[in-house]
Amino acid sequence: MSEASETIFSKIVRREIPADIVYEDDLAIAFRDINAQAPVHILVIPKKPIPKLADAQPEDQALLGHLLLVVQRVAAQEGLTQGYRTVINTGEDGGQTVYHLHLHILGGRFMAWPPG
Ligand code: DGP
Repeated sequence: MSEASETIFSKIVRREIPADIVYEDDLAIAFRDINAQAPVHILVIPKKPIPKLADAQPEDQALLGHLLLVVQRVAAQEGLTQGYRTVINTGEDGGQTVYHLHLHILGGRFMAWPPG
């Protein structure tokens, strides 16, 4: 998959393609993963198209922290009181397929360890 910064997630941010959006603020948006791997599977993304975690810069520090607080908020909104897993796939070995930074929230079932 290419690392062009314009991805399908930018189109979701701009409402050019539909998504089941569960949260939005000035900096971030969260929507249900189209290929859910758990009863709850949501992606939290920055509106700024950072391709992958390895590309984030020191000036993104506050944004990265904000994304974690959005994860916390969305998980609470989804009723994930038993816990949840947060995953950031980075690059080829990380299994990343969409090159717009995103945090997976997986919940609603027990998450095995180690992951595949
Ligand atoms: P990753 O492997 O970490 O890059 O995960 C990308 C995720 O994005 C994958 O779980 C499927 C999801 N996805 C890909 N295209 C779309 C889409 O058009 N809409 C939604 N809602 N999710 C998508």
